[in-house]
Amino acid sequence: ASCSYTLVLVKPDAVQRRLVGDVIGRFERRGFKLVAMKLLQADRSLLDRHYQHLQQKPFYPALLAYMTSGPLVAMVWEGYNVVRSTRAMVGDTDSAQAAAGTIRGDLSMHVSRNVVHASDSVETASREIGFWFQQNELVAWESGDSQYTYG
Ligand code: YYY
Ligand code: MG
Repeated sequence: ASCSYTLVLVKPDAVQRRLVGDVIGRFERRGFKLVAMKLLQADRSLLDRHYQHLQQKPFYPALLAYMTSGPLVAMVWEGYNVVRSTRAMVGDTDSAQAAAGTIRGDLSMHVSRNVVHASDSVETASREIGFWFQQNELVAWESGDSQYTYG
């Protein structure tokens, strides 16, 4: 558990379903700090890098079609234990198995339309942030509530 950064993508299904605000609101209310955000249409080369480890999977062509089907929102969140906490908030990869109270468990039903991505380790996060953001797009700022959100 250390203070670090994680990449969150609000996937194209969630943008189409007007769920962007709900997803952002959950990370804001938890107390994490938003340090970068943009809406973009991802292309194949970016997704090939992001999903490098999945390129041989049978579902990869469908995943690529889904992820390029419309705009998505890419964000970087910072905070204590943010990678692990964010994964817990996102829930099981398969939305059908995801617990109620998680983003996937509350907002989706099927693994192929599971609303969000979140990095799965500190190492992965730093690599993934590099795929989606330039260094100068990460904003360093002091949040005024830190004495109330941290002991
Ligand atoms: O990290 P996470 O998104 O929870 O799962 P991954 O195992 O990294 O898979 C990435 C992505 O691939 C998943 O969010 C949906 C899609 N996918 C799928 O469409 N069908 C599967 N059987 C497994 C994963
Ligand atoms: Mg993953």
